[in-house]
Amino acid sequence: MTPDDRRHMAHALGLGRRGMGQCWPNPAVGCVIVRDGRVVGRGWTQPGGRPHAETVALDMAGGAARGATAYVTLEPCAHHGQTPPCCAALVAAGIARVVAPIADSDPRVDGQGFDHLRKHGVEVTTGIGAEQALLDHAGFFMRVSQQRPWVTLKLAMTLDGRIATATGESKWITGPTARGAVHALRASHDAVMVGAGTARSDDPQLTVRGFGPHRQPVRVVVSRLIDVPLMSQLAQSAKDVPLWLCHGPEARSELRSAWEGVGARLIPCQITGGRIDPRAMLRSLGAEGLTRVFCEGGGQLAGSLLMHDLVDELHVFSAGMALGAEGYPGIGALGVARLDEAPRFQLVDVSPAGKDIHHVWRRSKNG
Ligand code: AOF
Ligand code: ZN
Repeated sequence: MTPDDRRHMAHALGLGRRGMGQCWPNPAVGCVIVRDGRVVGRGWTQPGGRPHAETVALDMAGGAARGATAYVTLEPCAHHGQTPPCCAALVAAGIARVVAPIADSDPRVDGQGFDHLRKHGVEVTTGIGAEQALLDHAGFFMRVSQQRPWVTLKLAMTLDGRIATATGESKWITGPTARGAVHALRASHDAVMVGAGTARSDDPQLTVRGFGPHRQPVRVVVSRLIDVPLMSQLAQSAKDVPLWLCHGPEARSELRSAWEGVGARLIPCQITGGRIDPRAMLRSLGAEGLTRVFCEGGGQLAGSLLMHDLVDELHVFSAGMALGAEGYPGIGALGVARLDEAPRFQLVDVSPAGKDIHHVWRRSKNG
């Protein structure tokens, strides 16, 4: 392992992240091919998940790949899909060494990519950049191990955790810089999710704006009865940008057909305690291929996800404003009676976002 290895792996990890939110159900992998200290090929998983990163980088490198080192952010695949496996493509191109941080837990790969490479005389180095790679591929791994996507929850709130006044006024609590950061977060997720209350009160578009041409995240609305107006911006744009409705069995059939008519996709969900069961709902979204879901509220959905320990990362934007106890809380009831029942998170990052503060928290490893 050399300092160059770390540098090239950091480069590959950065390239891989370009595919985040774009290539589900596949992981967003990056690849850099280096020969005699010079980068001769670069690639990342393409929109929709194909071609894979290695294919793109090998195509760019051409004959220069012979004897070169390939830095890949995940074990190269070993299965025959629409194209031959990447491990075979790397061998065929004459790659001498593969540096990859971690194995691919997809049962079709799971060490067989590394085995194939070693068997064909390719030197394999693992471990470099593993911490970052585990994080970047966390959604993909979570879907493989728990059949659900990684969940990021966004809360844009006042200092005292409110998201609207008692009369429902909510625009705007945080400033334009924070809103820009939210668009960047949307862009790095496969789907953006809100509850019916937010869909009704804000009439949001939930699209990524300001990033040029972009594969839009799926918009997911969680609504037991599908009680969102058909005149909403979400309904009106459902033919252009995917809109999925997670609903309960009691949603009226006329409503279901009307929403299908405007282009929405219906995801029937199980009800527990009178509400959509969030764990079962996420499993259904995982089954549809989503690996990273960005939840933007409202309070009830945020509370339900937190209560069921389904929030993996929290992005809180706090504004220098207070609305008091009569304001509408960003997190609904959690049923917490004792401190040791409260969901806890570890601080990952704090930064200013214009006049607001952006703080990032991740699920506490100690539970
Ligand atoms: C790689 N490089 O860039 C990606 C990989 O459905 P397929 O045939 O496209 O294969 C998807 C699987 O390939 C996916 O589940 C994961 O194991 C791996 N993804 N592998 O070598 C890549 N995206
Ligand atoms: Zn592959």
